[in-house]
Amino acid sequence: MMKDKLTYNVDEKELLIKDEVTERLKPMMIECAKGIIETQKTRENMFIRYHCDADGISSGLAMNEVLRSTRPLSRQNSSVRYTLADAFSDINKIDSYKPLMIILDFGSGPDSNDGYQILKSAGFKIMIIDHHPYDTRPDVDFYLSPWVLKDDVKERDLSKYTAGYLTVEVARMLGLDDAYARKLISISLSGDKSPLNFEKDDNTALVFDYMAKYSMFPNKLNFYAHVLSDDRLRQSIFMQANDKINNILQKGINVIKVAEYDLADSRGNPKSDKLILGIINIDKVVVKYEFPSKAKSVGVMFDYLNDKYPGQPVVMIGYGANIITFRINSSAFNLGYSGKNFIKEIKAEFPDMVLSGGGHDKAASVRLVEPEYTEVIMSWLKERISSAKK
Ligand SMILES: [Mn+2]
Repeated sequence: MMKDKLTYNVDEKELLIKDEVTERLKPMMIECAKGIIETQKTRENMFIRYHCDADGISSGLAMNEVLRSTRPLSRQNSSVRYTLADAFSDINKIDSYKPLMIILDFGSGPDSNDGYQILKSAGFKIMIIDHHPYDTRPDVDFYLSPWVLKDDVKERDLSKYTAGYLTVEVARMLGLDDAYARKLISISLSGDKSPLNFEKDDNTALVFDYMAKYSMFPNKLNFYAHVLSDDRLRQSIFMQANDKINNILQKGINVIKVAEYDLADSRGNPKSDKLILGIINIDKVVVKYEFPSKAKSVGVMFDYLNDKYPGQPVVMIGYGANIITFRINSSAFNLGYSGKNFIKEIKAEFPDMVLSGGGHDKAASVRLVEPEYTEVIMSWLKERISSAKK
């Protein structure tokens, strides 16, 4: 499938998804592709760090495939931060003059800066391909993110250009074949529930999310690639994962609380649609360390509400000890509801209670310092949402 040397047909490659945003990102994709070729020319090591979900894994697979001949190191990241501990451990693994760290589907937040600083001091160049919104653009050598276009394009749902999609386009410029590229994009879009108009592969996305949860095995990317090519094994993993999802759904239906709120238009007249607010104590349904995770389980209940109230605006909040997770559908997002903004408000209102938090407009989580804070913030949130005039 791959040539020995990375190909240099970077500039003339047509994108698989073409619109205003992707065309404007193309020069940045080319920068990344060229950066990788330059690194390879000087025979420097490359290190792939990818996020632990279907989107991150598709990103990792795309990059690993085109870099195969350079024997890149790779590691799955268990959070959206590139920590100082990550930096120490990665620096230890590499003995080369100017290695390239490729961060996929995470690492846009300021909580990764300490790690980057140490990496740079150790001689690393850093490339980030991500679609998480940021406040301050990370100071790295290569940065590919749809959010750099925030003030220049009309599109507001920039997170829908997933890391998997962006990475695949860069990998195609380096010779990734189109059939594999399409496959990886479809998994990535499904995994992150992107509304981009393209094929989707919900089943494999679930398989990767499931496997990522039990990821103590070595050579992860090779094993993910193997599962992708082995229909029987993949099907069997899918059946198991799907059973666990259904199990959570059944438990969740017994525990979820659903409220409907009237919405008013800009003149204050009531609209026919109502806002659907789902709230669930996720600790009542999730088994610790088991699949699905808290965040994923909130996603399951969110899908359930979207099926039950088709076309209506839905805000789903899952809470547990130390965590509050948001899911917002497109109609609610268009009304101005945003998980990212909820978290901003929580941080501003309760600065001492928040450990970390962030995410997308339609999916975001916040971690709290003490379990008792959850209740305080939940009642504030309910008040905030029920009294909001949109
Ligand atoms: Mn992602």
